[in-house]
Amino acid sequence: MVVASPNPRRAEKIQAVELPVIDLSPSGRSAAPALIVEACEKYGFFKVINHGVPGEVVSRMDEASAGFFARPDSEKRGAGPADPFGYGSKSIGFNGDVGEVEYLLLETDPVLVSRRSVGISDDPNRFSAAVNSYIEAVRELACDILDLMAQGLRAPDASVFSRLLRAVDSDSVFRINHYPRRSGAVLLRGGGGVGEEVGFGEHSDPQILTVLRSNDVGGLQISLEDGVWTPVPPDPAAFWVNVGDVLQAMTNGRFLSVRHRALTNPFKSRTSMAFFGAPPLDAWIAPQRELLDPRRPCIYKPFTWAEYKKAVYSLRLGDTRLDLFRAR
Ligand code: GA4
Repeated sequence: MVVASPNPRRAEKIQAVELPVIDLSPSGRSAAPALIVEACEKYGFFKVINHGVPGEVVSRMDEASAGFFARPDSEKRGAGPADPFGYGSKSIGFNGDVGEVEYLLLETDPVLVSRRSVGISDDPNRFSAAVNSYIEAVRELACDILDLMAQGLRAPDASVFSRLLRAVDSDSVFRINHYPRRSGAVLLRGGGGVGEEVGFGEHSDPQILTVLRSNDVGGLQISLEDGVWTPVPPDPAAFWVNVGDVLQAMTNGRFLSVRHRALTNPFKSRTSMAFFGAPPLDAWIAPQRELLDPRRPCIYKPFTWAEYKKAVYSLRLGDTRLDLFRAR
């Protein structure tokens, strides 16, 4: 199906693909390392089921986020502007990117979450307890997945990736997005009849690994080639995982930092929450020597996460920042 593009000059194709599913239950685990590596090489994206995150942790988080977004605009604005942390509406980052989305961007340090919750909720203790236990659980899941990846790659250091997320000064962040239902005049006029608008434009995530969950409303799409979009079916019981730029650099381009975007739904509002697992600011990011294929020289120069983050925030959402760090 060809639909009009948010960039009206570029025609787009929607292509359904069966995306990889990784089962983390005791019976599925032995196959997981190889399957995760395959998924990261092919798509940089996969779904995780039987993940072990307790249902009540998820439902308390859903309740906290629904409670916040249901507040009057004037009260939500009190938790903003996003600098980058706090409440933001329509404006994404600092360089003019916009989308049909409102969000909360939060630090992952529990003390900072507690402090920030005062401006977010009338019951800040309840809100921060929900957020902090959710973050703790998804960080654990992210580390579990990173260890399976290291195992699948036969890395001599079994916690080469997860160590960066477990560090006390890890720069991980947590985002809750709310896409109000909206019919998109732009796309409707284009003849696709889809009625969607761009909620969060095309980009890759800068960090190591993103662990994402949404309500039962679709809208997320990944791009496997330029202009071709694969819809990601919603599944509130599962988590979707995507490879970030740093993991692409650490695997010397073997894993793909997947480009993705979120469209709004004309009939239902969509909520998604993403944990972005990041290294500490002073961590050096370089391809792991043991993972290098002698026939494939280093693609990227080593950089610190602080340097990379500076580049991220100086560019637009859709820019390919890793290109700035190419070895030649
Ligand atoms: C995309 C991934 C995460 O949501 C995020 C975003 C960040 C922000 O909203 O502040 C950025 C975006 C994200 C990449 C480019 C820059 C920075 C907005 C933007 C235009 C929190 C992140 O780390 O990078």
